[in-house]
Amino acid sequence: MKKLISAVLCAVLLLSSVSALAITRDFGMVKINEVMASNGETIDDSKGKSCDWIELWNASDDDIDLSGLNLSDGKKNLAKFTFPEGVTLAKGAYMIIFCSDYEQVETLDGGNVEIHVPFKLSADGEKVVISYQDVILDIVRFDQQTKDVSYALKDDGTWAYCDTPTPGAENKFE
Ligand SMILES: [Ca+2]
Ligand SMILES: [Ca+2]
Repeated sequence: MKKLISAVLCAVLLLSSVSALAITRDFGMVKINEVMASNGETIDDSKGKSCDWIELWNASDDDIDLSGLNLSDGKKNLAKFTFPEGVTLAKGAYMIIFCSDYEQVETLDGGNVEIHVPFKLSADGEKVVISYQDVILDIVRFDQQTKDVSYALKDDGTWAYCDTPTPGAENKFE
């Protein structure tokens, strides 16, 4: 799984390093793609902790500057986390957000970025919400979750439990 982390983090480029490419702020194309509210052995963060995680997907053909985009686990406080300046999601790429109950945007050795947000996901069911300036752009509600089984977006736009979780990569159902 460590390789997978690298693959994910490589998708997150510092804004300065991609300044030659087209970068939009088309937040409508940032999709919640997969959620895991009970992570046992699926993936660790760089400190070896198995936090809950959210996977975002850039469904567009342009890199997206995420600064100003909000992420939360409910509608009451939409801005529990706001992406800072300098975090870009490459076109077609996937990004993992660790839900660790503390906020940290850390540039790791090699320039990759690891993001932790100040909330957790309840295995009894909760929501994940993306918003910008109080406008909800994407939301997923999930019910009770099983350890190491994710809740993932399918090609047809519906959501399903997935026992082959793919943090940082295209969703796969078997
Ligand atoms: Ca929560
Ligand atoms: Ca995935």
